[in-house]
Amino acid sequence: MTIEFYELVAQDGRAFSPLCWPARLALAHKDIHPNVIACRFSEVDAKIAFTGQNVLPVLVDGADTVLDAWTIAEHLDTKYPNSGLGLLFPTSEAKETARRFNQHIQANNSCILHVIASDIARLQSDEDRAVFIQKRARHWNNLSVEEFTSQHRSNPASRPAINAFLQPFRDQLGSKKFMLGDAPTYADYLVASQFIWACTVSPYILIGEDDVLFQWRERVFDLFGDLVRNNPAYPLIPC
Ligand SMILES: N[C@@H](CCC(=O)N[C@@H](CS)C(=O)NCC(=O)O)C(=O)O
Repeated sequence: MTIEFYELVAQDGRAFSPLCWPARLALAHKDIHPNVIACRFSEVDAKIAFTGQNVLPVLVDGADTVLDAWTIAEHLDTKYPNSGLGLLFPTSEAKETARRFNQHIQANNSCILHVIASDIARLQSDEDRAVFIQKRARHWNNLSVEEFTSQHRSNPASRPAINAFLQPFRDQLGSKKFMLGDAPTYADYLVASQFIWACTVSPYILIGEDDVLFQWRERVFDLFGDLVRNNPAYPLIPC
């Protein structure tokens, strides 16, 4: 049975979406190697028109078309509970932690977009860049994406905002190997995807080597052979 995964990529094929990566890592957790269908910004609408909506990721698993990264993770746990590393949500605590992270990320990760937006734009073809800028016009405050990013990078409030955004993840990790203990779960993939997003496109440094998240991030990037490190953007920009 064919499993197809539609994900967002830049002009050179690098996968950078913080919403596609959790699903990609969730598939790897299940030892599922999908047929990946790369979509650039200007291709998204046409390539996934069959889904009746216009955002990625999309998973087509036999007769099931699954939308939304979180729903994809739930689908994988229901359909493939014992595959690969087992459940993505092995306990109710793991699911609640992941849900809390997911809500926090969706509500607050624009603090990262603010400092990397011009880098995302720079990696797109002219056509893709126009779609990126137009679809996210509500963010830019009538500035060019370069002016917008430059203002945020020089704003003294940006660094504390990013630190505050990352704090719940540090608190949850503590001295554990992964967010919920000795093995990775979906909560790890959600957070790691925030870093993959930034590191794949931008030299903006999010954390230092002394940050508790630093070694954890290396640990997640080491999972699944070279899935993260095989991304065309690798070696990821230190972030
Ligand atoms: N609720 C969806 C949101 C997905 C979403 O917003 N995806 C963005 C990528 S980061 C997208 O597909 N954008 C396409 C576009 O802007 O053309 C999920 O969590 O999977």
